[in-house]
Amino acid sequence: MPTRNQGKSGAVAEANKTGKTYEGLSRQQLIDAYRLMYTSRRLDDREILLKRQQKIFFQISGAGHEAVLVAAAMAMKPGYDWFFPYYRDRALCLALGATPYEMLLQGVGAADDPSSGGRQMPSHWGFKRLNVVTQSSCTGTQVLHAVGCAEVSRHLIAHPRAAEKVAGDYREFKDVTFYGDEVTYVSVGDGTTSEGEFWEAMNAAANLRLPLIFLVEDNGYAISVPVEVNTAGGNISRLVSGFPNFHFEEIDGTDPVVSYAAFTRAVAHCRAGVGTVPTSSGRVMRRAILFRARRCFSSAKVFSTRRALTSWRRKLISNCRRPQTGRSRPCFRNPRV
Ligand SMILES: Cc1ncc(C[n+]2csc(CCOP(=O)(O)OP(=O)(O)O)c2C)c(N)n1
Ligand SMILES: [Mg+2]
Repeated sequence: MPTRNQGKSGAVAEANKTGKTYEGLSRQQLIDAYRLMYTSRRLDDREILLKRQQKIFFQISGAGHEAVLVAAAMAMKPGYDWFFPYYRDRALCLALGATPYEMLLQGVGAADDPSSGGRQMPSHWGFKRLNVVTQSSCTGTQVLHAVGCAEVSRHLIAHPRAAEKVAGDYREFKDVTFYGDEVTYVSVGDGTTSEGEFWEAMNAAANLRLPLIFLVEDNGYAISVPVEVNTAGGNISRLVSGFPNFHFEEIDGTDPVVSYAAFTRAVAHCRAGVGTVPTSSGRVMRRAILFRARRCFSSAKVFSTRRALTSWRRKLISNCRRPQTGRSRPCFRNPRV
């Protein structure tokens, strides 16, 4: 499996040798990106199988989200930049350098799981060496943590004495180094943008002009609630576009090359210095793939009896009726759970 990509400068150097590039990515890097996406999908498939065998008890699939996440990782630096992912970001973590073995350790809740020693639920990513910060199961909490990280990274560089520890100081800085031009990444789903934390974070990031990239992975649903029902106007990009000091892009997150180009611009914009706040928002999944993901975002308990399973299926179908036609959305018409 390819581990860490070469970043943009590596891509440019390699492209100079081979000629053709794809938004700065060489042919080899495209193959590496595909392999990472494929590895992510295969891990999801394998975990789904393990869940059916009752060897793991929860599975959250990142199917359909892989392209934009691999691209994001390729444009950023693990162990230097900071990452506040959410549960669908398996491909991001793989592309940053997490291994399938580490992910499976978390899947089974092993004591050797590097994310939390088996204390967190699966897909709650945390890798200290990569600066991937573990997150709460409450959706959206990570955005304010990311704001704090982006703020402190610049603050401590500007005010080095603030980081000094004096006797009685309760703070613990555990081997954390800031360099002054690091970028913070945070991701959320479309449904999570309806939460207060998201808007607090947007406001703070705009006000403070923080070097923070928001990625909204819009897969069209928050569990069974369609984005048109959850988000006013059905498109978060339109709602956030009025915030000052932001660089916005709405991209097709299933296209790794387009996603890489957008992330490269966003990262460059951030690294250029304080006063830049890029935001990237992409619709990431196609309907066909969406269903696979949804089916797997559930605990083993839900699947443990046929009754629970069928009632859950009914709930999905009725929640997804279109108000005007009364028809279900195609991907939920006949869910095979
Ligand atoms: C604060 C909070 N409310 C509700 C939930 C239950 N919950 C888990 S995932 C989810 C849907 C999130 O949808 P979205 O943000 O679109 O992300 P997706 O799963 O579609 O990628 C909900 C409501 C939760 N974990 N935390
Ligand atoms: Mg969603």
